[in-house]
Amino acid sequence: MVVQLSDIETKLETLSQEAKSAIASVNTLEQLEQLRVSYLGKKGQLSQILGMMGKLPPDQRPKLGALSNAVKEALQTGLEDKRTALQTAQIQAKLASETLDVTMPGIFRPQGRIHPLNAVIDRALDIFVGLGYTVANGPEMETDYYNFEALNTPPDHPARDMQDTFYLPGGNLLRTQTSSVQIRYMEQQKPPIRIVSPGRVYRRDTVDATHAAVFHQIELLAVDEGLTFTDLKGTIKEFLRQMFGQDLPVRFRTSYFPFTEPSAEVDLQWNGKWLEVLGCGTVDPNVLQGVGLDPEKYTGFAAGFGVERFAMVLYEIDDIRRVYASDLRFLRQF
Ligand code: 2U9
Repeated sequence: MVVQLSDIETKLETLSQEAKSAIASVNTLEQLEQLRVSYLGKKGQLSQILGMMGKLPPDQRPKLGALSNAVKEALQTGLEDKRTALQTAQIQAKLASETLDVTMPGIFRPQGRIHPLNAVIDRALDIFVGLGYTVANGPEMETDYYNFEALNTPPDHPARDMQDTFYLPGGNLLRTQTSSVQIRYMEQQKPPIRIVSPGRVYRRDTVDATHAAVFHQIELLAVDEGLTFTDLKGTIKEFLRQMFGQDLPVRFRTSYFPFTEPSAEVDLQWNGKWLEVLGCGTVDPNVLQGVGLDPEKYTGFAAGFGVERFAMVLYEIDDIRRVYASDLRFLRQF
C-alpha cells in the first residue's frame, strides 16, 4: 500500500490539534498522565503515525522526521506547562484551605468547676495522703454489725437513738458513719494502719440550714504499737493548719463517742469565734478486740468530721441546702 506524505502530515496536524484541546481540558494530574501515555507512549498515537514512515519513499522521510519531532516537542511542552499549572493550582488550593485566620474570634467553651464539697474532700485527702494515710472506701448500704456493733454500739446503746437510722427492708441500713469502712479494712489488713475514709452518710435528721439527711464525712484511723493521744493531737493540729492555711488556736474538749475512749471534740478559733470542727479519740479497746487485734499490743486513734460543715466554714456558705440545690448562680462562685 502506498502512503502519501501529505496523508501523514494531515494526521500529525490533526493529532497536534486534538492533543492541544485535550490538554487544555484536563483538570487533574492523573488525567494529564493518561493523555501523555495516549499520545507519546510507546504504543501511543504518535508512534502509530511514525510507524507509517517506513512505507514512504526514502527521500520523503527526513521531512516527515522533522515534522514529527516538532509535533512531539510541542506536545511535550504543552504537557509540561499544563503539569506545572495543575501543580501550582494544587498547592494554592492546599494553602488556601490550611490558612489560619488568627484574628477570628475564639470558640467559647463553658468551663466546669469543682463542686465545693469535692474541693473540701480533695484538699483534705491531699493533706492526709501527705501525712502518710491511704484512702479507703466501702459500701453505703451496711449491716447492723459494721455500722454499730463492731463500733462498740450494742443494740440497747443510747447512741442508736442519737443517730436515727434509715433501715432498709431485709435488715440492712444506710451507713450513718464511714467508720464501717475502717472496720472492714482492719479485718483485712494488719497494723500499722493509717487510713482515711471519705464518703456519703445518711441520718434521719430534720433538714434545716445546718442539717441534711445525706451528708459527707471524712474519718481517719491510725492503729499501731505505741500510739498515744498526743499523736492524735499533733495529727489534727497539722491537718487543721494545712486545711485553713494558717495556725489558728485549737482546743480539745472532753466528749463521748461509743467507739473512742477517751473522746474529744475539737474547736477552732475562726473569725474571732470558737467553732466545733471535728470529733476524735483513742479507739476503744473493745473495737480493736472485735477485729481480732490485741489491745494490750496495739493502740489507735480516730477522728471524724463533716465535709459540709467544713465547706460552710471555709466558703462562708450560710445554708447547707444550697450545696445540694444545683443552682448554677451559687456554684459558679467557686
Ligand atoms: C474506728 C474507730 C473509731 C471516728 C470518729 C468522730 C469521733 C466524730 C462526727 C463528726 C461530725 C461525725 O460528721 S459528723 O457527724 N465524728 O466526732 N468520729 S471519732 O472514730 C472511729 C472510726 C473508726 C474503727
